[in-house]
Parts: sequence; C-alpha cells; structure tokens
Amino acid sequence: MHGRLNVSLGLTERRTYSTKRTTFFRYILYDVNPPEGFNLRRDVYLRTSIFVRNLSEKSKKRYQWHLVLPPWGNLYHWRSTDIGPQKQIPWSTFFDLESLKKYVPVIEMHEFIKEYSQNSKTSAIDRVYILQNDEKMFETGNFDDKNQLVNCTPDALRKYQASSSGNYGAKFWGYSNVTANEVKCLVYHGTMSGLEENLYPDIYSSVMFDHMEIPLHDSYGTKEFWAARRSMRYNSALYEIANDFSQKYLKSNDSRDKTELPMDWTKEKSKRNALGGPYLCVHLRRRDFLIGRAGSVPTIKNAASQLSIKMEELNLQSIFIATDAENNEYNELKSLLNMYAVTRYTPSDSVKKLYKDGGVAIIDQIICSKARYFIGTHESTFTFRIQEDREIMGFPSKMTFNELCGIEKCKSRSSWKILW
Ligand code: GFB
Repeated sequence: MHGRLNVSLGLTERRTYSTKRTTFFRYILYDVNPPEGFNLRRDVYLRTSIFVRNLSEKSKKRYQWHLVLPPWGNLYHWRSTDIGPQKQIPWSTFFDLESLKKYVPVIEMHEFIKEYSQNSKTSAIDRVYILQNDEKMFETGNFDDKNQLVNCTPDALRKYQASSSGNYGAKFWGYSNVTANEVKCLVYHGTMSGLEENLYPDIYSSVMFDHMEIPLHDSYGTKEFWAARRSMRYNSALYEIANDFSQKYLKSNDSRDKTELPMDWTKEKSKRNALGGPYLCVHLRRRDFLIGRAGSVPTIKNAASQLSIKMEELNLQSIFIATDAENNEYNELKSLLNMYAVTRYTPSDSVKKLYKDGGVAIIDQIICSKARYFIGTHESTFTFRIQEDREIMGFPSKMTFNELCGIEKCKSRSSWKILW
C-alpha cells in the first residue's frame, strides 16, 4: 500500500515530481506532553486524525496524508512492574487498526520506520515542530490565534541532540534509528487546522508535531468528531475478554441487552434503545485524583452511600467497580456494599502480559460501557471515554451522564451527546 514512497528523492526531484499528476505520500507524526494520561491522548488522536483526513480531502489527490501512530509507553499511570517494560507498544495492542483506517490512513511507527528507511540505515523526519503555548497570552489578554516560529530555548531542545552531520537525534519513542533533519519551535494557539500552513508538502514528506495536545479541536462534538470517535474500536481480543467476564459474572448478554453493534462502525445507526446488562458500573477514580482533585472525589464511605441509594432506585443486585484504587479501598467499599454482588475485573497473568495496563483499563471501560447504569468520576477522561462508548451504543442519556458527588459538593456535569 505504501510502495510509492518517495522519501529517497532529493529536494529538487521532489519538486519536479510534484508537478506531475501523481499522488505523493506524506506523513504526519506527533507526540504528546509526557505526563498526559492514556485517555487524554486518545482525544489528541481524534483531533489529529480529523486534521489529517481533511488534509487529504483538501489536497485533491495530489497528496495522500498518513498519520503515523506514536507508540504507547512509559505512561505515568502504568505502574505494573511484573509484565516487563511498557514501552514501544503498538496501537494494535489496544485498537482495531482496520477500523481506524476506515476513517484515516494510519500506519504504526514500526511500519513507518521500515518503509521510510528503505534506502538508508536511519529514518530522518524532515521537520519537527516543538509546539509551545503562548505564555504571554494571559498577561496581555490577547487570545488571538498564533502560529509563530521562535528561537528554541535550550530547555525546549532538551530532548533533541544536534549531531555533527547537522541533524537531530531525540530517541523518538526510544528508537535510536530515527532522527530529524530540522527542529523548529512554534508558539501556537488555535485549532488543529491552522497547523496546515506549516507543512510545505512540496518540500517535506514527513512532519512531526511535538506537544500535539496544544492545538484545539476544530470540530468537538460534531458529526465529524463522532465519526472519528466511532472508528476507535478496540482490539477484538479485548472485547472478547470483557464479554466473557460480563457473561459469567454479570449476567450480561449483548443481544438481550441491546448493546450489539455492527462489525463495521460505518454501518452503525442512530438509536437510543440500549438496555445494558443488569448491573450498575461505577468508575471510581482514586490515586492522583485524591491529591489533585480532592474536592471532587468522595470518601469511600460516601461513595458507598451514593451507590446504595442508586441501586435501590434501579432495583439492581450487581455492581461492577472499575477503579485504580488500592486494594484496601476496594475492600472497604465492597464490605460497605455487602448487600449487593460487588465485583471487579482482575486480569490473569497472560492477559496482563499481552495487553498491559492499557489493555486492562480498556477491558474495564468496555464492561462499564455495557452496564445498565453508569456513574463516573467528575472530569476524568477515563470516565468520558466510557460515556462516549455508551452514546455510540445508544443508551438513554440519563443512564450514562452521571457522576459521583465529591466531598465538597456535586459539580455541574457535562453531557456530550452523540451526533449522527
Ligand atoms: O486515562 P487517564 O488519563 O484518565 O489516566 P484521567 C488514568 C489512568 O489510570 C488510566 C488508570 O489510563 C489507567 O491506567 N486507571 C484509572 C484505571 N481508572 C482506572 C480504572 O477504573 N481501571 C483501570 N484498570 N485503570 C488524568 C491524568 O486522569 O487526570 C492526568 O491522566 C491528570 O495525569 C488528570 O492527573 C487530572 O483523566 O482520569
């Protein structure tokens, strides 16, 4: 599919070629601020995929743009130490690449390296932009869009080492055979589409944006957003594991619960009749939320009391708990709710080894997405992704957009409904 790669051509030849009616392959790479979590990164992917899809549509077949998927790894929340290093994880571990490709042409980093370095030992990305926030924006009160090259400070260039041959090494995602020909710093404020003017596709075949969390959505909540979101189906093995668990322990069944979706996401249709399995799911976010967002999370005792009230109202007997809580907190919650069947998913060693902490988190999310009733944690992107999956499956919104009240008080909750 990517056989027509023209990266080995020099600059002049590229220019000559681009005057012909040939389709040229172009590549966008990106990376995200290291502390950002898994589920915010999924949102950055959505913004970027919409951007890349629009590029191909606009360029009228002159360029075919590909999105290179940044390997997963070294995330702050992925703490399991008994499963080997969690780095350079391909997207196919978590997501169904064929589904993603039905929205935008994507390519894994390892495939990109293989193709891009056909004629040399290294893959050189033509240009890297390190995106930076406009620090003066808040001082001056001027929030206009900004797209301005600036001199890179040594701090911005910290991870990029200039070599004697004039290019840059950065151990991109831990790959020592990937370098960059140019590195530029760009103060950026605005939506994704504004990045287009920095691409120069007649000159550069591959452009990378570091700190891609900075540009905003062009189309949050629109039909386009939801199409991209619907294409983010998980690896089918993760659905199987989640479904086996919920059939066995939660009496769930897709056909009875009206949570079935067509194999192909492009065939999905608007509906609001999903019933869900006979259980309530709570996403109880703990750990760093207990420090950074102490006011918006409940104590365990208070969470138990909110859940009991809901269980009685819904007349349900089973509760599924998705949580990053320590065992002692989970056990406390379970004992406070001992009038109900309380369960959580515990992965086998082989599931953990194969699908890592990210895959286990997705299994929790799938189980929650099929519950009769869902309650999440205020402002957790982990919760948001479950709500989106439930919108796609067609639950009545009141069974989805619910949050535990924190120890301070209940915050106003957002409900982003699907558009078809
Ligand atoms: O995904 P995430 O960015 O969501 O980060 P938030 C939370 C991570 O913690 C997940 C684990 O990706 C999982 O690895 N985790 C949390 C869970 N809840 C569960 C769960 O129910 N089951 C399992 N298996 N794992 C952001 C942080 O977290 O909140 C930012 O990433 C920052 O660093 C921000 O702290 C305030 O949006 O919840």
